Amino acid sequence: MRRYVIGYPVRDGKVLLIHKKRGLGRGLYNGVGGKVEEGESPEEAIEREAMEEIGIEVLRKEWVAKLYFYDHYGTAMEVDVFLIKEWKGEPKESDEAKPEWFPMDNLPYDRMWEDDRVWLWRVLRGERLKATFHFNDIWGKYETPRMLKCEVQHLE
Ligand code: 8OG
Repeated sequence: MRRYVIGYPVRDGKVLLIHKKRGLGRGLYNGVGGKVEEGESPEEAIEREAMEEIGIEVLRKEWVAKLYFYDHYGTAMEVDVFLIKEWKGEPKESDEAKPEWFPMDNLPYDRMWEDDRVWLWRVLRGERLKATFHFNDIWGKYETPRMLKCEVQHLE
């Protein structure tokens, strides 16, 4: 299964999203993140991605969710989600991403992955989750990506 990470810098009731300029989910708003590389832990991957994409050094983060994604074309992904609570440096634009702050209760869900509106507000509120999402075609190679089914489990 392909492993990915996503991280959301949070401060004073706001979330930092990036407007992705390339890769999977181009044109959408998302947290910072990407693939976990060979020999890397998800913790290491989120620190590397935060530095590469917006130039911040992560000082404190919290693991909040595990997401699984499946589609009809055999794609299977496992995503670890973190909230980034403290960091060093001013988030800046890179050739991959443009950072933008949003109030936690007013996220641009219509320009985000379809599943985000199901789980993101819950982890921002402090819950820990495990969730599974079934899509027709996650990468949008053959069909416009659409969520078909979701199951969300609250973790104690
Ligand atoms: O390497 P690249 O940046 O293209 O990796 C894709 C990123 O998008 C990675 O951080 C995982 C993330 N991602 C998905 N699917 C979903 C999703 O449904 N919701 C959110 N929020 N992020 C997703 O691949």
